Amino acid sequence: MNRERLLETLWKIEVKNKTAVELYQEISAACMNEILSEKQKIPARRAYYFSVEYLMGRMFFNNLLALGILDEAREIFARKGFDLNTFEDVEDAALGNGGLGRLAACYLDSAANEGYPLYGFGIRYKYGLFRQKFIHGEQVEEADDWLRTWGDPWSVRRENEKIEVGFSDMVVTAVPYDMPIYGNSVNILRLFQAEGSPEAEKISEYLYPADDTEDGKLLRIRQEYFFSAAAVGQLVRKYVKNNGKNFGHFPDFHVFQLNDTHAVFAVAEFLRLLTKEYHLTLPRAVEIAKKTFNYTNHTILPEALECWDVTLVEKILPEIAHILTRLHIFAKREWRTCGYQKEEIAEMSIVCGGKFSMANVAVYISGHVNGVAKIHTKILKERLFAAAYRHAPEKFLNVTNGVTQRRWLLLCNEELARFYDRNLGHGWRENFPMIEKIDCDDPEILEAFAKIKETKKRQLASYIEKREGVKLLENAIYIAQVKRLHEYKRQLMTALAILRIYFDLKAGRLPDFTPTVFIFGAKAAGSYKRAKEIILFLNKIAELIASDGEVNGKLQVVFVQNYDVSYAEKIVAGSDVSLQVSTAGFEASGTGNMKLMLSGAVTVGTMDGANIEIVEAAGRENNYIFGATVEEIGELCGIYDPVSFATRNPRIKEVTDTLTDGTFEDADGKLKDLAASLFEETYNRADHYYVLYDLLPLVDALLKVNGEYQNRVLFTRKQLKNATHSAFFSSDRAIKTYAEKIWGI
Ligand code: 26V
Repeated sequence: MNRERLLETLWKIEVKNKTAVELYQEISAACMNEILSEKQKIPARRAYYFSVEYLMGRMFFNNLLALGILDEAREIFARKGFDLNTFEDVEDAALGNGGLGRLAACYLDSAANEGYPLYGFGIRYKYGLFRQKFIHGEQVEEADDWLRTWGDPWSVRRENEKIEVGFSDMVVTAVPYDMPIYGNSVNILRLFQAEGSPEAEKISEYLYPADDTEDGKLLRIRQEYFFSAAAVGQLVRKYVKNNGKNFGHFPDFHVFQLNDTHAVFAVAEFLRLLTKEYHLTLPRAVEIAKKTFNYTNHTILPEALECWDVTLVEKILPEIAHILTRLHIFAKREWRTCGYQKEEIAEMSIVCGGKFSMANVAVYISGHVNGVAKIHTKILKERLFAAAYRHAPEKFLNVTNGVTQRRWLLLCNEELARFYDRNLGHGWRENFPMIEKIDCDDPEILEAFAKIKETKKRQLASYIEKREGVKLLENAIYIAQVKRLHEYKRQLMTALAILRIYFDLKAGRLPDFTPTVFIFGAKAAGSYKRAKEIILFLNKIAELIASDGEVNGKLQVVFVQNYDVSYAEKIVAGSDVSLQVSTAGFEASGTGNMKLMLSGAVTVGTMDGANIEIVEAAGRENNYIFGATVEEIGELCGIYDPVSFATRNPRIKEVTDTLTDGTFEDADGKLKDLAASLFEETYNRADHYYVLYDLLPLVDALLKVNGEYQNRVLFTRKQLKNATHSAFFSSDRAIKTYAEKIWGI
């Protein structure tokens, strides 16, 4: 990369009479020219990441930072009278839903930065994750036409690298769009767009189309096969062109990482190609596949573990159904020969109950299977994949997630980055664990850090005011719960805890209460009714409190609209406290917890996912752990009765009553349904996620924070301890582990 040349090109860009969009395109194009002109040695062996989600967020600032020209570019255009911050209006590339997709983006960033050849494959959705608005407190979804205004100057359409993907009823053209990922190596994220006919185009139209109907399921299967087959097809053909048909060396050049089960059709397509087109025997093809594929599990929720009806797959992909069925028989024979128990074979079976278990395919074929936090991996070994683990323990390993400090510190909290520069020199930018050297007991350092937090809070407040029209309380504690909306994440429990505090405040039981703002951000999947009801409930609580003169100077709730990567960048930097309150055993890892930690938020959380490792790193005494552990939850199973539990606890009952007693207007029974989720058996047992069980411990933890916050030195020290012990949660560390322990690149 020729930095001087690029800066010169930027200098020459004329600003006058151009729209922001034109300038955005022009500046981006100049950078892309430099990036694409990079000559590089591409190592023979590469890793390929298969994911249906990539939550890249805004690429502009990230790429300019990676190119090392962000500050100069700002300066150059400022002199020309144009503020680059205008591009904060550029839509996020939101081709993902949550942590899984953002993790993929962080890993691409870290791999490029660490110089590992990691290439991503995915789908170029026409519409990203929906845009969210609230109307009368209810979530309304709008299509996210992310390409409409600003276009996509960071990708290149590769017309001559198209590939056809066949279904029984149509042939679809997969057109690659390559997005270079710039760092110490220049890697590529290749997203396929489906073309050929209106029917074909539907395949890459929406992310996660609802799969509650047969058509919906078929579309999901098409999506998953579409990009997996396009990727595998290209790699296999290229291999044959360069190396001939001796597939014995294929794993020397390729290692595949399946990001959850969404790309498991890649396994089937690989076997199909090798057996049908290149005439290998199935055992030989399986042998090669076993050396090529690896699988990361990201959830243990049964409803999220994909199983596809054999008949549905047969309908549109008969050869794929056939090869998976053969694989099923083949694996069973192998297990029997090795003396596996009948029950074990049933548990590991590829076909079960007329469905293909995509996770079981992945576990069988993968050389390595990993979880994403210590406790999650333990659960995989002991519960979800116990039989497979017993017979092949060497296959299983943990790689705790990480997040890129370039986006989640350098970009979103420049002030903190400069604080590290001042105290450590610039070395920490290349050697992140150095931040641990900061002296958390030095009063001057503590004061400087506290000032930065104040600045970031003010910036957040003014951003929220601009976006939501809500003025946040000043001199208040900012507590954030930002993540997908899901029952297991227990935003409902936080809502009830807030009501508890509200009632206690009104009754004068909390005379020394420090003003507190709860900030929520979350999208609920379009078809997930209960998640939407929780949003509504929180918005009603926000309204109730805001309109109550007795408390609205002390307590505030704001649920921001359209929470996305760019919003997250503001919230993680400007929050004091990070709420991570999932039911123990349910959050595989969490990565928002890490992003908030990087900016020094303390965690109020359960012993779940990566929270455990976070408090191990930053000190339990510097965080606020509460609630039932995995073991306790296990013991409660079958005994816990939320109805009698609440009846025995008036402090619980008083708040749950608000769901049904008319405190809130509820003509259509949405809040009543939330009460039902707690007290009655619905699609889950009553209070399946132990919301009521952990409610009062959460209130206590929040009140403890509230009290301790008043000791500014003590609390700032806790925050700084968190910030400076966050280096382990860098995705640079995580990607190194993948590279060394799984990929061998
Ligand atoms: C996704 C969905 C989407 C539609 C509504 C229902 C539902 C339920 C579960 C899921 C989970 C999909 C997998 C996933 O995103 N897992 C997340 O992966 C992160 C990265 O490893 C991890 O930090 C989070 O704990 C985990 O939930």
